[in-house]
Amino acid sequence: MTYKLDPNKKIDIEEILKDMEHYSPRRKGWVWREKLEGGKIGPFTYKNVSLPLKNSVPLPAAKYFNNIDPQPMPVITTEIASGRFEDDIRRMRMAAWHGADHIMVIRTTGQSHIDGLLEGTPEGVGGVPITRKQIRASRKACDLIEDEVGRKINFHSYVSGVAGPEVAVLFAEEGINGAHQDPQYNVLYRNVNMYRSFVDAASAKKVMADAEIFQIDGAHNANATAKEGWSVMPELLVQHGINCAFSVAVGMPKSHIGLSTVPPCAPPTPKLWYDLPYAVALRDIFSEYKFRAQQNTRYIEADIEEATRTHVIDTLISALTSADIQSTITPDEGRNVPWHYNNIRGIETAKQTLNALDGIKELLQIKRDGPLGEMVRDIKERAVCFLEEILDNGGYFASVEKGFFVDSAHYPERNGDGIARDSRGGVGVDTIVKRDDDYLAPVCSVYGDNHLPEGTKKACDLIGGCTLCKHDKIAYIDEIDQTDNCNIRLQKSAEFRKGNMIMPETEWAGDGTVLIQVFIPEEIEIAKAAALEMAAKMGLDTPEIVNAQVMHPSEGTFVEVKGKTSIAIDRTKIKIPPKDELLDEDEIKAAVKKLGLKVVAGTVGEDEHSVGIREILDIKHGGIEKYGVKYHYLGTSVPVAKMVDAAIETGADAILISTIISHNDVHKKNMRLLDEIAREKGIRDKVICVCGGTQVTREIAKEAGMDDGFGRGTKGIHVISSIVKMLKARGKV
Ligand code: Z98
Repeated sequence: MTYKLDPNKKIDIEEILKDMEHYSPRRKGWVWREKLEGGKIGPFTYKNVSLPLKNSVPLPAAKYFNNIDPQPMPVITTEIASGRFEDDIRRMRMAAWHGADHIMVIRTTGQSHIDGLLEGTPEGVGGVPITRKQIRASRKACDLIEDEVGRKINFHSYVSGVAGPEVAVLFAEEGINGAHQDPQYNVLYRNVNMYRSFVDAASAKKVMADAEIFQIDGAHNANATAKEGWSVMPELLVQHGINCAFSVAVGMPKSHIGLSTVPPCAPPTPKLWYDLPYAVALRDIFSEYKFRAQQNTRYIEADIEEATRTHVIDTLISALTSADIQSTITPDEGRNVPWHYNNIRGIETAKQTLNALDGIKELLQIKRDGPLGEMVRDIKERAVCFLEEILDNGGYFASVEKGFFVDSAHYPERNGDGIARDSRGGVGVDTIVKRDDDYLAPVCSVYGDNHLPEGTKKACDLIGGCTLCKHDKIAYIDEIDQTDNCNIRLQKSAEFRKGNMIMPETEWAGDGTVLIQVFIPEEIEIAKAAALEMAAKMGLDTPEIVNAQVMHPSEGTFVEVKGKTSIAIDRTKIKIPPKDELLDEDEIKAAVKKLGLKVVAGTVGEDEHSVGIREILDIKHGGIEKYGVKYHYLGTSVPVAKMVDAAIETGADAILISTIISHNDVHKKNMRLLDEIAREKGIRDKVICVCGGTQVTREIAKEAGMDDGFGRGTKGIHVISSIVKMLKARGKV
């Protein structure tokens, strides 16, 4: 493939879809991050940091630290479920730039029940239909993205359901790097016949093991499903144990077995008293295995920040118990299928938290000789008793029949609400066929006895190579459904991806989805109804409340409404204001020196926020003092008239006022007042008046009579460069 990504250009999906039948994966198997020896990044030394990216978007606060973007050691996962792989691909690229290197693509609803492979690129619901074309295109895109960011990306989906082994072969052929596989998942949550599920799992796991696909289990689903997730901790250990033992027995190396660990609790509970002993018990028992830590989706409500806060605490537990992969749930999962920017928020939460907690285990120790140690022992003992009871009961299958699993009581108690399955029922019952005594499969990666003719070196030599070894033997099917495929969708979205039209987007190119946030000073039911009406009047189609939070039962409610707009903007007609060119520092210094430039400064009105103006003045953070300006700082809440008097007394060239408070437009009033008083006192044409503050813009300031205005992110250089420019224009320099 000659096509390469250019960071300044959008990814070209049509380009990726070219010549798909000849694409073969350039590598197979899972990859971990590589440690940065010495851990030096900028002026900081990290204990546990991986190699930096070639291209990335650092955390917002990085601008204060020379834009460093340390990449923690754990792999970071993002889960994508848009339903259209062509849009997933663009999201993968954004995710990789923010630090994700494990891209999990959720499957369309119900794919577990389809007894075979799908082809083409139909649209999915809550995920994409996993097909050869979809994963091939996505893996091909991952190749390009990993070249762009300079780090390998693991692409992942699910090997579950009644087509598990077929999907495993497909994944092995197409270079998929990770997959969920746990026969218990099929039995408990998808009602696949229990014998069929385990027979399939043996085949699927063998194929995955040979292709070095990393496996994640499904134990966490029990605490997302049980009525009281925090009670089922002993069972979670049992489920992890069964899948680990079974996987090892069929030939999976421990290095490729990952436990899906999910903290069972969330605040307002005293979370650490449940989640920490659970994680520590797991780490003790499964020390030879990898951990994929995931946030508990069970508790995600509609408030994005609440989900994010819990995610941070979850990640603290991950750091304390050395999780190898930190999964991220999008914080909006409780209200939408994940949106582009919420995938990124989840990734940033993990990266930011892991950056902050770097080396935590060298600073803090898990205290075992106290309640924690006792709780850890208690969980382990209960898990062992659970296993013994399974044995006494006649084994795993008999226990599932009796509803041992996902019972919400704290074991050994039972509530009788577990998921019971009939061993003679379920999807795919009675479909297991005993192999003939001389069974022979002329392909690689076969589980069980394969009766190869004597002298055969490799099974597939018998047929001149199998599809796992010879990629060109794969029969590639492009599309089957002529009405539901990516070509049709891509044509429709072309003007938004490649043309000049710009449309807001959350999941799919041109979807027009927007979110509005309003505070309504009413009780919740009135507030919701009012917000919906307002959204409709703003022109949003199908407005829907996605979050309503009571600020006070009668004072008001915060409401978030999503809806669709049909407004599209023509890129060619957009006017971008010219960027301010800053004067050269030496030129500024020379002008300041020549004039002996003096200013007076202060916060005006009743405004005590002095940090911003001090940063503009003081030499410490590059304020105007650095350029030789003499300033006279009058302090906070200075009456405007006093500022003008001080300018007259000191012969100042400029008056710098600062105002953060903006309610009732007090910032604009103070600017106007400064202009008026300076005029009254006859100095307006001799003195430059500028104003700064978080709510101030150049336009607002000029409208209110100032010569210039400065908002967020302003530094001393911006202010002094502007003043010197104005003085030059007035012929003073
Ligand atoms: C996660 N966000 O784990 P279908 N197999 C296993 C699973 O855990 C899951 C599936 C298959 C969670 C997603 N897990 C929950 C072991 C799902 C899904 O196609 O939906 O049946 O498979 O990352």
